[in-house]
Amino acid sequence: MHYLLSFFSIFTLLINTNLAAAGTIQINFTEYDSYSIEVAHIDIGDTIEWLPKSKGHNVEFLAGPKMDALPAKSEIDAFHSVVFEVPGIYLYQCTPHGNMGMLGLVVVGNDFHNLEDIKKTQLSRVATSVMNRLVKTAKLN
Ligand SMILES: [Cu+2]
Repeated sequence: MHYLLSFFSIFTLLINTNLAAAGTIQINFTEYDSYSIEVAHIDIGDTIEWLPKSKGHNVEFLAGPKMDALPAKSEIDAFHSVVFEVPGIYLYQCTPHGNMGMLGLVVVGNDFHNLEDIKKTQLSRVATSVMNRLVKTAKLN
């Protein structure tokens, strides 16, 4: 009986550890044509959920560690959820407001190996300026 209890204790511990390991971050669209979190640092396997708290925005990935397999683009005003399994940096924009600098960065697993590819993304002058600021912020964390 004692062994059986120990087995179940360890089993329960493992399950709880697993649940704690996979996190979820929520990012809102704001009324100021921006994302509430512009630079998100997450672990491999974590989820980001974008909530349409303000009208007229979406999520469109421009660059990532696997350029031929970027996460899906969302509809305007739609809830969006992405699980990030591949480490590296991801750059996304709001399709209508990307030129104005409505951008976001996701850093998965603290991995910056594709930073130079991200920096080569063709953007408007304003958006390039915003991206450079976000990259600086990302490196500080
Ligand atoms: Cu927008």
